[in-house]
Amino acid sequence: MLGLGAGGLVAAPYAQRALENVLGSVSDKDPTGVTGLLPNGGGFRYYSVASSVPHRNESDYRLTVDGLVERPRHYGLAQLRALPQERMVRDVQCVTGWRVPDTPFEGVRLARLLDAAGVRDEATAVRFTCFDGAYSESLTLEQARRADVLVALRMRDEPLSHAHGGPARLYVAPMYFYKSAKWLSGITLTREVRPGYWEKRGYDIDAWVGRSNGRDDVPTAT
Ligand SMILES: Nc1nc2c(c(=O)[nH]1)N[C@H]1C(S)=C(S)[C@@H](COP(=O)(O)O)O[C@H]1N2
Ligand SMILES: [Mo]
Repeated sequence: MLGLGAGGLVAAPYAQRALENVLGSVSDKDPTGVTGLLPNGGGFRYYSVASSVPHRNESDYRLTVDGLVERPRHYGLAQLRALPQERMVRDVQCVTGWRVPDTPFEGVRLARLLDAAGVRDEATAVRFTCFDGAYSESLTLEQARRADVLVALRMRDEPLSHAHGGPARLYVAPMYFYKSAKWLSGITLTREVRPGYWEKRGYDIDAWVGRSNGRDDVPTAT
């Protein structure tokens, strides 16, 4: 049932129709999979490797920080919003080629959540899991501590929509967009990098824009 597209969505045809129904008229198809491009989507394609994703809101969204930490934490949306928010405007680059210029993201620095949990010495990497039940991602601890890596609550100066991974997604500014895991629910400190969903399917683990995956795109961050 799952095929392998280049960073795209792959699912059964019924899932494609369901997605199109949700997103409205679809004006483009990604050659690598089943995607929807909204007429007013600003150039974004909506990707999900899961055929349906539950909605989480104020009352039932939880983000867990656990693994090799001194103090495992659970955050609700209000708690995340109460922390200092960073806003960044960078281009978004998908490894399949599409790019969206100057896209604002806003949220909590991942480094802040790591510090609050107290990362233990044995940890060298971070694993990210999602409430779609399917996707995962990874970063080294050094990458995860960068100032341009956020748990984003807002995109394009609006609350993150469900289609874009709301209510919270990872945002890794300097890397291809597959790193920016949508519907983020878990942050786990690990002894070693555990390759994420697309990384197990051949994409580079260190996904720097312009310096990985055999591509030479202009970097999205320095
Ligand atoms: N949970 C989850 N996160 C995901 C994906 C996914 O399928 N599931 N796709 C990734 C890929 S390949 C891209 S290009 C972006 C797409 O984000 P968008 O749907 O907001 O455009 O999300 C990334 N994060
Ligand atoms: Mo992608």
